[in-house]
Amino acid sequence: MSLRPLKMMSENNDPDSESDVGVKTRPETKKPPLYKVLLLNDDYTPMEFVVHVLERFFGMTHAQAFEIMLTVHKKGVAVVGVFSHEIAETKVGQVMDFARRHQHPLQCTMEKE
Ligand code: TYC
Repeated sequence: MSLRPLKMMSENNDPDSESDVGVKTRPETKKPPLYKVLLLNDDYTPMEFVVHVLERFFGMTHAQAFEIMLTVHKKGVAVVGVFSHEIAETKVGQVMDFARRHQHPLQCTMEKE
């Protein structure tokens, strides 16, 4: 991953410098991996229930939620959000739990972006 060798501290000839201690010559660019949360279509979960799920767990307005619900209904699947691994896992768990408690077969999954 290293693009060029890092300068050795012994190569620093500036007497006033602090020998590079704590001095970053390159910005760190470690981005955490992101995960798409997907909602899947089925033939039984009521449309209003899906709209409610999207409002409740994904902070969508009613209009946004209705639009995404229709996309899933027509296309079979849609990305409903992109999150860190921990947040994505929590969202999937919340949706699956809520659907099960209401005895709907709604499926929600996550995949690495
Ligand atoms: N296809 C369902 C119906 O006709 C509605 C639905 C939409 C179900 C989106 C799941 O993720 C879903 N009642």
